[in-house]
Amino acid sequence: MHAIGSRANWIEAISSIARTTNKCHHQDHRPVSSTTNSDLQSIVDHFQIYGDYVNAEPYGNGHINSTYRVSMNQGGCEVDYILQRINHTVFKDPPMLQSNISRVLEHSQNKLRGKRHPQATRHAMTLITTRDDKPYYRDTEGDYWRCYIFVQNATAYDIIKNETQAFEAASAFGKFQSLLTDLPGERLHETIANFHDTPARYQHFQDAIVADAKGRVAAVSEEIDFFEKRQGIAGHLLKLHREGLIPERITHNDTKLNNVLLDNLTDKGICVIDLDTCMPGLALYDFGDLVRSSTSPAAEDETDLSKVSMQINMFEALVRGYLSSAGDFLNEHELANLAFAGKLITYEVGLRFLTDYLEGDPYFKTKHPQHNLDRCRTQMALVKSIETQQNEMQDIVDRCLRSKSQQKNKSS
Ligand code: ADP
Ligand code: GN1
Ligand code: MG
Repeated sequence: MHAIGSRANWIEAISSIARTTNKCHHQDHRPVSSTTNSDLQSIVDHFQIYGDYVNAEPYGNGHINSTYRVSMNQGGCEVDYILQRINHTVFKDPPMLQSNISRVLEHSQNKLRGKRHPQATRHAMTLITTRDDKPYYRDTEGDYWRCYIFVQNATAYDIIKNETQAFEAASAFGKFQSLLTDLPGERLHETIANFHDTPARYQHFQDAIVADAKGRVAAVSEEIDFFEKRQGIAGHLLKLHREGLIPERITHNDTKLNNVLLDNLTDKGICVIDLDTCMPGLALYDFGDLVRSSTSPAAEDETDLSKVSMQINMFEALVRGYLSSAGDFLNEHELANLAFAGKLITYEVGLRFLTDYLEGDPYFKTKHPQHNLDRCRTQMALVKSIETQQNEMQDIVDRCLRSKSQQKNKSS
């Protein structure tokens, strides 16, 4: 956000990620399988985890960190943990990042415990500290590790299955924002400066075109045109923020569907995860990323673009879910831009995938050379699908807001 760091700082931060990742062997694109079980066992020994080490396996589909599920035998019972190597080419200051996460989780768990929630450790993650009581461990290679209790019987879905999941995911992220409205203490650190500054992302994209580091520009002129034609939308939310119409809040900033765990039996929203970018931001980018990641029946890297679409029933479920938990604190300008936010962040993430492709994939983990381009194309298809349904989406928001205010009037 503009209030936070200058555009120049942000561009320098992002360019430096690209520089380090292009040159340096220490970039975090090592396959998760390259870390052996005995390496992992010795990392685990540094955390306050007790019992006998059973095994560790790569886990989940995140694009950034290296995640493992670790099993320990504790008195005859197997207990699991999540162990993560923090990608420190993306997150430059892991101790600062971990200090944010510790504060956010302590606050969330205190609130749950205050209400005597019977499963506080299933509804907010629990960070396991090291034997010397730090929220991370730094190994001899300079890598940073963290460990959480594994939340059982819940799933991080890559593709939305039904409207209940959409409602629950949106409601869980709204509740997460709501829990943090009274986080005590100083402002959270910005773990990646100006993360959702879409105009700065656009500038970075233009720089990547000029540099054409991998000679990929010529073959993607259609994709480049797509983003250039729509440049006008990039600054809309930041402009409203600069004008004082939409406020800075503590937001998650990476609210894609697979960053919330839903209960395996009921699909209830259980636990918001992936807190690396939890920092000051705009609530609308969080809602927007739900639209981006939870309305299409296709995977983010689907190559059959005819499968990509913004399903309006899923959008309605997201609006209802989000309003059920965040509706009371959002202001009129935020509410008025719910329908727009999905288009903006889908544009932004598509732009980021294309930029990464042009630069030779230094940022997102990829499985093959076209991967970022495939991902970019699904985002383009989704933006187009949203564009054809913008009026319907706005009608749904208006209808949901009317019914919420009628309910409020009835109960008062
Ligand atoms: P990344 O930043 O790389 O996206 P995440 O923090 O999202 O990493 O973790 C990757 C995946 O690991 C998640 O999508 C989820 O499947 C799983 N995961 C993360 N934390 C937990 C947890 N505490 N309990 C169970 N599964 C988890
Ligand atoms: C990354 O970490 P993960 O996989 O949950 C990225 C998001 C993108 C998303 C696209 C820190 O999320 O910003 O929207 O990929 N996270 C970071 O799938 O850059
Ligand atoms: Mg994730």
